[in-house]
Amino acid sequence: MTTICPNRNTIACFVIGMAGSGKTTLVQRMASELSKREQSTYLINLDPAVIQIPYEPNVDIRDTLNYKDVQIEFQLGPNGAILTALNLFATRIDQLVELLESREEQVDTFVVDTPGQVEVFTWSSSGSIIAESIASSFPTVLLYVVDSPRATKPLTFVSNMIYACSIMYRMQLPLVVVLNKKDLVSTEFAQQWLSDFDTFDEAMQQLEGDYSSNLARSMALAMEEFYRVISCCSISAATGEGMDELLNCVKKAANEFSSFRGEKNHISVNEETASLERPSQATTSTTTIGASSSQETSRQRIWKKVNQPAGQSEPIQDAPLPKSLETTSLGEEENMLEEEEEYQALLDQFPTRWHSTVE
Ligand SMILES: Nc1nc2c(ncn2[C@@H]2O[C@H](COP(=O)(O)OP(=O)(O)O)[C@@H](O)[C@H]2O)c(=O)[nH]1
Ligand SMILES: [Mg+2]
Repeated sequence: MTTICPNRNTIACFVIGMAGSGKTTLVQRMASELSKREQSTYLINLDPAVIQIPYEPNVDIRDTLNYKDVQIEFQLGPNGAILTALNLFATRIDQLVELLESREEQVDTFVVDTPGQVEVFTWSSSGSIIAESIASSFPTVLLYVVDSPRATKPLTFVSNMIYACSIMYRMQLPLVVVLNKKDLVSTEFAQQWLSDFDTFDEAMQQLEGDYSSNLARSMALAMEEFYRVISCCSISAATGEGMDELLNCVKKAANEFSSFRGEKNHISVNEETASLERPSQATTSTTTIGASSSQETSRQRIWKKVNQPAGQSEPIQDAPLPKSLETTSLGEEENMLEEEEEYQALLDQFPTRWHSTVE
């Protein structure tokens, strides 16, 4: 899906994260903090199952779709009904985009609240369609909210980051990791884990159970590239602490939006092509952790680190590269075609049955 975003000043923020991480509280906090700075917000609630929200949404999916009706009509469980409601809403996304465009002059930031079912953004089409449509008109940023008190264990933390990573690459939008609930727990541990693999490794070594710690270690290493392109900030949505930093991160990410999108394909193709060239034995046999050879690709470096025994910080021998890292996957265009077909299939499935009453 090719997108050209005109140079618009209004930013769109998608607030995404696990249930209970504080997304809704953050949407409310952003509205009040931006209002203090004399900036106007336009709030969109995309959670069809929420009962009460502490802010007045300008657009509410619940006005368009009754989640209970969807559940009964399609004989679904609660999660299935939420996903289906979002799919149905996505078929009317053009109306929402038109509406947002008509509000552009009066609004500084569109803030989108989403359900805790992150699969809406990880594999279901609706998240992509909604975010992609809005991003085709406005610079768009993803705020991935982390429930910090629940992410203090390395395994929980890294699985949260895997979700964030897969959302960012699927949406191809800049992402800010928001470590929330700073008032309940110090978020220093997460800041350190994100910036320095060794501190994460130390935490992993304290864990019992070889399989899970090795798995988390491998995953954290594979995530290093992701950590480099995201920004991160610690806040308390409840008290408002850290909001200055968050708003700065959002502004910066929105400025990076065009280059992030434009260069994304270019970078991934180059990286994949480079990974075909295996480093020579002479170079790799003296490679030190943390001081990588310029001939190595990041993926090869990570693979070697994963193969290194825990705690080792000396030079290591070249580890054999698995086949999967030796082959390229230049299937971007195919994926785009598939996405368009998926979108069309979705539209065909629900032709005119649901009439949006957006606004
Ligand atoms: N102490 C504290 N509680 C918070 C914070 N942010 C959210 N909460 C609480 O966490 C719970 C879930 O928040 P909510 O915004 O509904 O999460 P959502 O499911 O991600 O939308 C609520 O009880 C909030 O009051 C925070 O920064 N600090
Ligand atoms: Mg919520």
